[in-house]
This record gives sequence, C-alpha cells and structure tokens, in this order.
Amino acid sequence: MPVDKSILDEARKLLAPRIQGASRRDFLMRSLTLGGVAMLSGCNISDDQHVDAALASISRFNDRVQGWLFDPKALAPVYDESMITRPFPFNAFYGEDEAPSVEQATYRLEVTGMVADKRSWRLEELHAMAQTDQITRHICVEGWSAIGRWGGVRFSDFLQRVGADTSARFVGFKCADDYYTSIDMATALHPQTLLALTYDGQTLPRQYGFPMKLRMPTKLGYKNPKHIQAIFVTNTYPGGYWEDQGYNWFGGS
Ligand SMILES: Nc1nc2c(c(=O)[nH]1)N[C@H]1C(S)=C(S)[C@@H](COP(=O)(O)O)O[C@H]1N2
Ligand SMILES: [Mo]
Repeated sequence: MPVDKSILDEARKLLAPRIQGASRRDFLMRSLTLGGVAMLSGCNISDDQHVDAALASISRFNDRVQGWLFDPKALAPVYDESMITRPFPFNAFYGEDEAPSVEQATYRLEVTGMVADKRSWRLEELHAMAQTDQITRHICVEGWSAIGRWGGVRFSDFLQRVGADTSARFVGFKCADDYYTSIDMATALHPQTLLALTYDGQTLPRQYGFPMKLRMPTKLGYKNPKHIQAIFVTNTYPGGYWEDQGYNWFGGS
C-alpha cells in the first residue's frame, strides 16, 4: 500500500529523538520503509508483537505531539474554481457500486455523548442552518490528491447548536457503511471543518457520502467520514476503521 512520502518523512522526524541505541533505531527505521510503514498503512510487516507495540506507542506519541502542534487558526489552502479535479476520485474500503444508499425521508442524524441536546436531526434542519462553501484539496495516503468544492454547515456552529461540551477530547462518527472515525476537539472547532451537504453546488452524491460527510482540509482523506449517521462527543478514545489497523490517529496538520 503506497504511503505519501511526506508522511513517512514526518514519521521519521518525530521518531528520531525518541529512539536510543543505533541498532534499535536502524531496525525501526528499516521497518518504517518496508511495505509502506506499518503504523501508517495498517499493513502487517512483522508478526513480532514487540515491534507492533513499539510502533503503536510511537504513533500515540505522535498524536499527542501533533495535537500540541496543531494551530487552531492556521488555514489550509483554498483554490480557484478552475482547479477543481473532474471527475473527483472515489475511494472507500469497497468499490464505488457498493456505496450505501441512504433514504432522505427516513434519515435521522443521531447526536449523543457530551452534548446538552441529544435529539436526532432531519436533513432539512441542517439545510436550514447557515451554509458556507470552500474549495480545498483532499489528500489520500494511497497516493492521490484532488481538489473539490464542498458546502454545508460549519461544524463549530453545529457543535454549538447542540450544546457540545467543547472541553471534551474527541468527536466520534459512525457511518452507514460501517466505517467509523474520530477527531480531536481542536480540529472539530477549526473554521474550515464543515458538515458537508453538497459537492460542487449539488446535493452530495451517493458515492461521495450522501447524506453528509465531515470535510476537513487539515486532515488526510481517511479522517473525513462519509455517510455519517451518528456523531458523539466523548473523552473515551473512539479510534477508527483504519486507525484501529495502524493508521496514525491524528492524521493531519
Ligand atoms: N463512510 C466512509 N467514509 C470514508 C471512507 C469509507 O470507506 N467509508 N474512506 C475514506 C478514505 S480512505 C478516503 S480517501 C475518502 C474518499 O472520499 P471520496 O470518495 O469523496 O474521494 O473517504 C474517507 N471516508
Ligand atoms: Mo484515503
């Protein structure tokens, strides 16, 4: 599984000061280049449980460092309309034909955990909130990136509306296709984090995440959940579909 070179470099930089002793360092460095980084790709390069544990703890260490380094005001680049990638690529853990079809009429967004207002939302209610749109770049660790235009509700507005406890650590997402992921609260509140309802001015198409996806230009593709069915605010680490297989949890800048 190919991994973005910059992610690999980043991983090495964060790793270097932590490892003592040349042979251990060489070993870990070598394992980081094999088959596209066990801790980032989820590919099993060794069945040595100690290696896995070491890599997992380094990845968790990276999550903390990245959390400290995250600048809540720094904005990801935005692009001109002429730079939009057409057609926009599809990706999921299955083929495009298998993307779930969610029924608008019966759809309800579940909101639970550390929020004052736990009622479910209908799509119309989300469309009734202030809408914004942005043209940003989506970067997938499988080795592609593409520019797209997403519109919807600023996620910080939504969190405020449901009375989320913004001192909580995580926001978790459950999707209609059994995908799940979670993000840090600082990113949830970032001004470019959108609860996206549209793509390129149209209703979000089925394969790109209907009825809604969370769009974060500050995070890698796998952190952007499509087909969201439930959102929860929590202090208990929720993990994620790829994260639980070794992808770095923070997954962004
Ligand atoms: N529900 C769901 N969301 C998902 C995924 C998925 O398989 N299921 N894949 C993730 C990955 S790895 C990528 S790169 C993007 C792809 O989004 P796109 O199809 O809009 O390009 O969705 C992310 N969100
Ligand atoms: Mo991805």
